[in-house]
Amino acid sequence: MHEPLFSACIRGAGAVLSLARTTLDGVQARRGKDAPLAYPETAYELPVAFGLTELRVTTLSGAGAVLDLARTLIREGATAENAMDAGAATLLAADVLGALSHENGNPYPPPSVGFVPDSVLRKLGIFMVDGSVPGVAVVIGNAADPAAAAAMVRHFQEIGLLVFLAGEVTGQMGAQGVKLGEDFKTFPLGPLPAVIHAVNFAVRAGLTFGGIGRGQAQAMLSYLGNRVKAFVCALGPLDDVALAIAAGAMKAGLTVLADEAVPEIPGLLLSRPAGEEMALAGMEARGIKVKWVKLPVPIAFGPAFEGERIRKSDTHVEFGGGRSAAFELVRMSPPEEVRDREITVSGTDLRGLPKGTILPLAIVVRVAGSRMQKDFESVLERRIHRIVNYGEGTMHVAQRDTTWIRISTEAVEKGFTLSDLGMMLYAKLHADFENIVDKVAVTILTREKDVAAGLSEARAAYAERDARARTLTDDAVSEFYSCTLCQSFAPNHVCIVSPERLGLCGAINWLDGKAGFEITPTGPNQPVEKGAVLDPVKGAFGGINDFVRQHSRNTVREMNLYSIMDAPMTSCGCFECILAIIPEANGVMAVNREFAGQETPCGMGFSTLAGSVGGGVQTPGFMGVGKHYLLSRKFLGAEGGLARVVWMTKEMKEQLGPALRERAAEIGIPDLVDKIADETVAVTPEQLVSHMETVGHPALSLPPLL
Ligand code: SF4
Ligand code: NI
Ligand code: CU1
Repeated sequence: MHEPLFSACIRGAGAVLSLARTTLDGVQARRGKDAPLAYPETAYELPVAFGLTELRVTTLSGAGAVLDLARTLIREGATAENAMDAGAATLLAADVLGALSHENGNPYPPPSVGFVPDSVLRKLGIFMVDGSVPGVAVVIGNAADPAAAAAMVRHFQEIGLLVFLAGEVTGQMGAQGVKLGEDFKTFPLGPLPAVIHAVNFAVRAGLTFGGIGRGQAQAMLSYLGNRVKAFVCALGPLDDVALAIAAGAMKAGLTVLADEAVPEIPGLLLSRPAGEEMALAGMEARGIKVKWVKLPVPIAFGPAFEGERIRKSDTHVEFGGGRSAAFELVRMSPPEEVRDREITVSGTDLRGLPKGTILPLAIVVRVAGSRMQKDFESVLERRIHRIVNYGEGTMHVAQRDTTWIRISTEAVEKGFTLSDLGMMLYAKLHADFENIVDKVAVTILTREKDVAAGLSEARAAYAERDARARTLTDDAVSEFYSCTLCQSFAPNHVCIVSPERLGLCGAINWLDGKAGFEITPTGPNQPVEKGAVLDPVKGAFGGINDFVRQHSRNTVREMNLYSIMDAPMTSCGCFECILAIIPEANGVMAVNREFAGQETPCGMGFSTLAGSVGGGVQTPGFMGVGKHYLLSRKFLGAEGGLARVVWMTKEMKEQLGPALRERAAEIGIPDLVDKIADETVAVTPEQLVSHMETVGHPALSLPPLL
């Protein structure tokens, strides 16, 4: 009974292939066969060909070779195997078409985004491993009932799935008021063929995080099948081409759910009505677990809204951010002093306030729990940022007494109040820190005098905490923490997180590791005894080496915590910035993930560099790190520390701010930041060296790196 389906897939593959061939011929006639062909901002050429074949595609004739290969995968005979191979051929051909269409950047009108660059993939990597993005939903086609489809997509957003849209459904979701774009982790790709950008995104996840090299087709297919928790929702009638694409998805082990009648293939092709039933079936088939409970608040709440920005014109009420006094504080209290679920709002609430109101604000969260520790106050307090941002229509910036919160008019119109804000904090702190907190109570104050009174208590608490943090150094503690969260993507990668070196994603510091261990004692954060100090300058420790060796499955024999040249830490892929040596300058450059330029003194931009750092392997001379590691006293101790930094993007200098100057002053080179070149000063090694000679950069007199 599947024969007609298989034949349709094979016909569809043929159609996509001939379209790709004709299009390629046309472009070749215009530009010549040696003209370059590439997607914008990726280190992986045409990713599908990169991941599944050994062909190197940099020119139009290279793309021709991909189509030749795809042709051999299309065979007559309506069997399952032939249909799946035709699916693979479709993906190869569609990626060629996709790249051809990006000759002048994104070919589609906004909001469609076309190809999603590597930098976005990397940014999302950390969310995929920490569970806030539990999976990926690809929604394609033309919804018969756009409202039902919109409800389904909103549900995906609330539970945090990454969503890709292609086909008419893209416009339908926009018209239904579904929020789209990177900020909402929902990518409107374009018309149906643009679905290939969801595929090449998934393939790049394997190349970026999975340590899979060029042409390792079997490894790639099993990565897609086992680690990328994705499913496809196909809405409306499926023509041959849509079926051929679906066959490609199935070849990669993904589940396809159609809302039309299709002959089912267990685990791979299912027929379900669009909406809740389809969503549940997709998540079940891919093993996506969501422990999300719906909160009793009138706005949507979930990771999809984390990146949402609220503009001034959409703001109804605003707190802090220099406009009024505001602070937030988490305090550990004795159990008898905390009444669980007590949410107190004292002072003006939001209802009935005129647009543009500015109010003072105090958020005080009291927690109690048998495994709670005073040190965890800051860990929970930092989480307030994320929780408030999870609300649709609530935005949070900064922290402590610099906090800045905006509430949108849309949210206030839906009836959102400050007790709802308290409920969000109560429920999510409980969920995220289960095992640590048994009771959570939230007090929110908006009276000037109450806030002023609380502020002095809060500042005393911050000062006490900072004093304690200064005593937490790598030398002072006997245990570091591991983080192996990223092993779900990079199976051999281990981060060692010490008080003076945070995880390379920038999201996990030593206290987070400690709290993570308390929350899930068998989880990704384990205490690691430093053991014998083998070399204090390089950061070589017996206990760390043993742990890393074992947990990297013997692929990393030893690892020095403070060196980039000698057995450096591995990188998974979600690093905030990359350090790379510039031999000519006897120094190291630092480039952040957001930097889009291609010109740096090492000859590579971020995405190209990132392509060669990652996958859980050691690459001496190159290393992904968290930005704040640059401010650490243990930064590259083996190579001379901060004085080794010869080039840094302007943006990074700004992000690190005054702390970078303070650190430079601490090592006795107060004007170091001005001596470090950036992209406005030097983009070649020659320019860099001549700048260094002019300003007298200290790296020139450090021992040779190589
Ligand atoms: Fe991944 Fe390392 Fe961050 Fe853990 S600390 S989430 S392993 S990058
Ligand atoms: Ni059958
Ligand atoms: Cu990572």
